[in-house]
Amino acid sequence: MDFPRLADVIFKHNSFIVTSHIAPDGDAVGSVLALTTVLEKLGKNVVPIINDVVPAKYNFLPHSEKLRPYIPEKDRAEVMICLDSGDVERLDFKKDLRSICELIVNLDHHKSNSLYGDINIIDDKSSAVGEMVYYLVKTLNVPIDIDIATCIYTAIITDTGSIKYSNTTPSCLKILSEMVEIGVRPDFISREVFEKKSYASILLLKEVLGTLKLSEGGKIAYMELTRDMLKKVGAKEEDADGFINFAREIESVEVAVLFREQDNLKVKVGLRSNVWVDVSKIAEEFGGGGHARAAGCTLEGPLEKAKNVFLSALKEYMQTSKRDRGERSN
Ligand SMILES: [Mn+2]
Repeated sequence: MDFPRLADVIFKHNSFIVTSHIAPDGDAVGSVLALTTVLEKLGKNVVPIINDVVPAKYNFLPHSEKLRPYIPEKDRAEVMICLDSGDVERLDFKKDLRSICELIVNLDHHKSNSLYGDINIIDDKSSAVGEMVYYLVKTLNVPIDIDIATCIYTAIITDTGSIKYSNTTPSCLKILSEMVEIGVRPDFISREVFEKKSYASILLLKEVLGTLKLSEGGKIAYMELTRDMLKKVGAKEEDADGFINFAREIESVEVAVLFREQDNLKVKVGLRSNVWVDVSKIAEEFGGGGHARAAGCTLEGPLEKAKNVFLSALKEYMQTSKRDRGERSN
């Protein structure tokens, strides 16, 4: 990875926007805050921007109060560093990034990345962008303090599902270990990121689990989240984070799907797989993307139509990839 070149860019410039994708997760927020703190330590002007609501559970991250959406009349920088975002749309600046900055750096681990930067550093072997930020910080030779360590640790445990997913590697375990040596408390972060839930979130879980269905002999499990459910229990969409895993955990299941009805008659589709289905491929068929085991896309509503369209495409895709897999192993 070309971190020496990126380090040169960082040393040579003074003003930066550090940003990440909408519907931000722990990797997005943690990576943005870690890199922001590092750049500030180097004496740079840095504005950390996320163009969406940041879930309150990330408020414990050091300097999270600095995060804000883009302000058109105010924000300009020499360099914009985009983290964990496979395409420009997911950054949601609603204008050409060129009118905001001179140089775009695209640092990401999604293999579906559209290479929208002037400098593109993409590594789909990295567990999280937080891991890439770690190696960048090492290249920059900035000492990692507890604030930076907390952010990097959170980024990695989020994207590895608390070191449970197949993207867990010796490299990310070494980094986590170093962060714990610096003073990060795994129990504290685990409670903040994975456990603490609002009461409304648990009520919402009841509603969503009530829609659980199996298909294809139990290989597919799918559920839905409607606007009415959110209203009924007074929950926010972010309260459904992680629900899809209940479907994925069923023993027979290979692919779990969560259909989330949006305000604008669109339907977001979250996807997880366990062993052999590359869900990023099926997400790409619908203009989305992601990773082999976790991906997503958006379909036109209404919900019933989106479900039918998507599930029949998924079934067909699974039959085809099963054939391919059989051919490869023969
Ligand atoms: Mn990520």
